[in-house]
Amino acid sequence: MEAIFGHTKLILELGDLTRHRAGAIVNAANSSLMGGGGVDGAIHRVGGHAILKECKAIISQIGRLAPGKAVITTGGNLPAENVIHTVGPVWHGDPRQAARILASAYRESLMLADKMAIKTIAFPSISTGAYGYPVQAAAETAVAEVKKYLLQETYLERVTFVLFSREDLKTYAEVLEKVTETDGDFTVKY
Ligand code: AR6
Repeated sequence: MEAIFGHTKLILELGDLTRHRAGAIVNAANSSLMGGGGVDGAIHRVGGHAILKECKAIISQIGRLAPGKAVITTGGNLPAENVIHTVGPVWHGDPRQAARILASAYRESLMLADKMAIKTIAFPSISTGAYGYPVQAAAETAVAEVKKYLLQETYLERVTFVLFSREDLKTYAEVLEKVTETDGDFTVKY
């Protein structure tokens, strides 16, 4: 499924982010940036040691990456040119605080891409794996934040959510459909 916000395409697809070709893919990392499981583990495994080396250099400067912030490394052996590492919220306690951090993780990643003149970026469903954020709520925040960002001035030409299961894809598609229906944006389905 695909929609257009401003002049930027927003695409939802099923797939493996480590196989995605783009100016940057976004890693759902943790504050240590030392790798982990899920999409983070896959990115480091496929991308190779160059990414970890750059992450270590960043951490030696900043200490840790706070939730909602984003940094960039090269893509190593990945088809993507760069990796933007961000940290989503762990789902516990305060849902509004979690939503604020999740929105920030998307926004900071998009801002960093723009700053680096990157034109195409792809996200996983941040926080909805090990961090336990309910997919429906995460999709609502993710789509709303990306939409809000794309309706401002941006160099981005394509933003893709690469979802890892059909169920997640369906949830994101329903959320995107609702957003485009209510706003009358141009939507294509395939
Ligand atoms: N491509 C696309 N999506 C994927 C892939 C992939 N190759 N692999 C997993 N997903 P998670 P989080 C999906 O747990 O919840 C790590 O250990 C997955 O199905 O990767 O933000 C980090 O080091 C889910 O839908 O990230 C952190 O400690 C989504 O990616 C912690 O997990 C996010 O799941 C971050 O947890």
